[in-house]
Amino acid sequence: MSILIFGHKNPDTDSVVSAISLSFLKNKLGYKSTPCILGSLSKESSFVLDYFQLEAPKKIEDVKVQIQDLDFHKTQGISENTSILSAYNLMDEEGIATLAIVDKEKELLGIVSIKDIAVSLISGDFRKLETSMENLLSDLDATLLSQGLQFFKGNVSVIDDYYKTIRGKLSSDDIIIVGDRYDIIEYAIASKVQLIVVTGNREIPEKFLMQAQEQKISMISVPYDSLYTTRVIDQCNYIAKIMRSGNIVRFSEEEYLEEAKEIMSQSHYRNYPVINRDQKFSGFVSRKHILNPKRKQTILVDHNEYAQSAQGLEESEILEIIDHHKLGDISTTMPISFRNNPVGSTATIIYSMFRENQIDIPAPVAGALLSGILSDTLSFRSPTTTKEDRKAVESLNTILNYDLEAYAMKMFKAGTSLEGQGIEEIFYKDYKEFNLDFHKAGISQVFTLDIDEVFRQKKAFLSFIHQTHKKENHDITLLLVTDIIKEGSYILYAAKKPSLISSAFRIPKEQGVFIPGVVSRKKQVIPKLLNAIEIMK
Ligand SMILES: [Mn+2]
Repeated sequence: MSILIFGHKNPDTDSVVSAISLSFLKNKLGYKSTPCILGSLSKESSFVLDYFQLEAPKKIEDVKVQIQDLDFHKTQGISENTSILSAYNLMDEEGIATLAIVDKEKELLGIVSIKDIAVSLISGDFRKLETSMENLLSDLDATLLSQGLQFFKGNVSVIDDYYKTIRGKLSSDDIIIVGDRYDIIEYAIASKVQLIVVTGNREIPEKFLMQAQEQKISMISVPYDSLYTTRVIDQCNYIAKIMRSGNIVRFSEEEYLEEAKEIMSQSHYRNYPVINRDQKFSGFVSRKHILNPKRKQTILVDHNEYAQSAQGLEESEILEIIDHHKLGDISTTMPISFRNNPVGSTATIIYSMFRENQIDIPAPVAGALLSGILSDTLSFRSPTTTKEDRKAVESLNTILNYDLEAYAMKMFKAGTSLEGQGIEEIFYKDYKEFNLDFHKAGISQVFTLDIDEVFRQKKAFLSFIHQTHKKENHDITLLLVTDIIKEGSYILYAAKKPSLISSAFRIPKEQGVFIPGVVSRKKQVIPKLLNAIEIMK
């Protein structure tokens, strides 16, 4: 089973590239791992993966134990035309008590257990036979004497009467078992029975064989006497005749163990068929398989808290955690490798792991790691930036030789692009209403580096803001366009008293002015507005 490596929910670039590059490293070190993602790729992460032509991590919802994680009995089904006897022999050889009957597409038609076979042989209708020539030849060790029908469905009888007694009693519904009684054989041929089974490997005169062939009547010779033949011929019936096909309790491979256990506890079967993703039969699961379930193996990167992690994490076997956040609440029953360094990004730690293990970093992985570091440290602007982050980027860039600032800007721009979004959509992305000392205010904040895109539509934005302002009867309606790299916001607004805005932020009474240092609506914009309102009273 492959180890699942993933970052936190609402994945950011550091989470994504850490999962990808750590998986690469682990696989180089001889493990089998798969990079995963909880949720969707952000615009920024998509940009990075496209840029370095890296495959997106596998999307997973949870890491709960599923039927597919269990060591259940993988087996193929048998065709519905298999005989009961060969089904039984197969069970005997494989030491199993249940078989699945499948169609040509391997879809489940029914199941049959040893018990079903026993019941059918004791209380089934042994006078009826439905089977193929192929089954009869193999199950009765028979020799073909005359070829007529290939498939039979009729009434079986052993003819031990005087020939005159059966006059008028044989028809094309009949399958007869008979010894070397030529008068009966001749009469059976004339009556166009479906099949004549000659017991004891008796020699049949050429004349009757010719007659049978002419009339296209099937005739076989078996080495057994009538008693044995009669017993075995019942077991030549198609297995489909006795299989159970309705109300079969079955599990899909994706089914959670927890739910399967519940269902098993409410039913009494020994074996439950398992169906794969393509609706094909894949094997049987029984109670013994769920006693010691194989758990999914996981490695967490860029987080160490249950709330940020995959659902069912406690059902998985956590092998390792690599993170740069404060300690969270995850606990394990076994000692694990836990690496938590106070650096700017998880990618920085993973870079060190490549070095420690002396594994070469190919250019796309170097690009991914570098992007993770630049993203988490806002290209070294964040106060969380450390010397290690800078050193890692410097070293990674010897592989890539990029203009780092230009690349970071491209990445941030792609990540905060507003392309394809309408004015209303952008305005209401992160919009909140406030009551500021009896002043009704609506404040929208959008983070982007695509300032040009906003300013190209400045008129349209302003007219939307004015409309909203009027419609909602606001005192103040603001749109803050925040540039995290320049660390400030551009402001577009409508206000009953425009001087309130210019005095609050100490800016000229124009639209689209940049206010340096103002990035937080809660901690900066609201207090400044309140302050101005107070002064202007
Ligand atoms: Mn991070």
